[in-house]
Amino acid sequence: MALSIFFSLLCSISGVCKVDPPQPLPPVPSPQQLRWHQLEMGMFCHFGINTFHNEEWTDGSKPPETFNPTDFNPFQWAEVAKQVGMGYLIFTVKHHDGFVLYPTQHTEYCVRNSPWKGGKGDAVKEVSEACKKAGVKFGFYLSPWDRHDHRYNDDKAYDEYFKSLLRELLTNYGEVFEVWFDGAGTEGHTYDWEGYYSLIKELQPDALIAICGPDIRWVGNEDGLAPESVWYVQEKEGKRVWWPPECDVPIRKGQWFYHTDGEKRLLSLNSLLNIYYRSVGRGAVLLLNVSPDRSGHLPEPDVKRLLEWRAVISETFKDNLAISAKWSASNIRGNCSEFAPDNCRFENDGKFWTTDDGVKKGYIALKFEKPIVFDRVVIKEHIELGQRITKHSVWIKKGGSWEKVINSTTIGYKRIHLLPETKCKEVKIQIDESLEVPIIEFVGLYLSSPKDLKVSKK
Ligand code: FUL
Repeated sequence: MALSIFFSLLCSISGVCKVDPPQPLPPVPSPQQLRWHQLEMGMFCHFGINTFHNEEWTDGSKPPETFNPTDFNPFQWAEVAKQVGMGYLIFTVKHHDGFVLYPTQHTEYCVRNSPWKGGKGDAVKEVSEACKKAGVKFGFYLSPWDRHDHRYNDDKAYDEYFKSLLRELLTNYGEVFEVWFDGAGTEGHTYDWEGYYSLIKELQPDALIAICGPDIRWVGNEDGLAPESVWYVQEKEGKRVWWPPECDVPIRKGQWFYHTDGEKRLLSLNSLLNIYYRSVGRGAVLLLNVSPDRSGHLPEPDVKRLLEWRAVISETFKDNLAISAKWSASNIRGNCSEFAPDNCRFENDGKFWTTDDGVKKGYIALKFEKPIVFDRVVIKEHIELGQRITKHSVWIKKGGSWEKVINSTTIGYKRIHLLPETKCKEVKIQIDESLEVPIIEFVGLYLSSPKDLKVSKK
């Protein structure tokens, strides 16, 4: 204690901070996991033989001749992904039907035997190159469950086949950001998961392995919704590990693949906004599926909806009102400006607010010269050093006394609160419970676009 007072004095006199940042609270994210959190959203593209049969799951018997996109254009997918702020794209290389979308050496049930580009096409090559060109990270979905391949009945032979596919995919198409192993249909079958993982780690050590994999977990529903509290740290085989959730959902209700009559299922703008706030806004990552049609393009109405959605989100979060506030805090680590609350003004600058060791509760207060009107609060934890906060609240000063307007739990990479339009001159972000000293890297207050979701006053 005496030492920390000494350092505080030293800091305020010399202006140089002599206090170290808090120790990490393990487990912490790997650099690749952190990068994934920062991307916030990805685009899933289900495309394959099913696309040509109006079916979600064909049974492996559809002839390769039926796969024949007329104008395969993954650059359009990647461009749209980029435009709507999706940092990565996951492409279905082989779905449960077993049809492989590149000319593999290991099965005849693949694009080589389709009429597409005279059997010379390679969809994986085109998608990975399109992603690179658009500046979107490339990942692939490879279904373990296979309804076509006869080797599926022989665990060992199938593992070998599956690994041969992985080997090709991980050597021939440049950097792979995420490998998505679907759990559907796998019950009762034994796979050499460890063998798959070590092959991936050997060939592309930076690739994240999702769902049936150690790096990213499934959120548990296909509605794109995270629970109210999102914890990244999970217990796996007796070990606590960083295993954050990804929220996957198709933009056409219940349809991952394109269906000729599916347009009526296109989610409304409000549904998409709701998904955004309940996935990204709760600290998870959103993987939104947009399925290319039989030509090989993303359908126009879906693209239009995506752009509308993006425009609303961008408008809502364009102007951070908190920037103009006078910032203070209940406690500042070592009294150093390096850990002061106004470090939370800007996103992604590596700076944060934190407290002295042992101080696990506290607040950041924002005071404005003139009243502000807002209805969104954004808070970000500095997760490089671990997820810490279990309970937090938001307060406003009204008629001289503080009123609690939000009572909540975890924060994580990002938490967005929606509240009715609120006018006040003082706002407080309070940390009510934290596993270790809280570390906040960003606080933002916004007034939402007129087209965004509204919360009515009680
Ligand atoms: C599920 C699959 O059965 C669906 O067809 C789709 O691929 C979805 C992402 O995962 O488990």
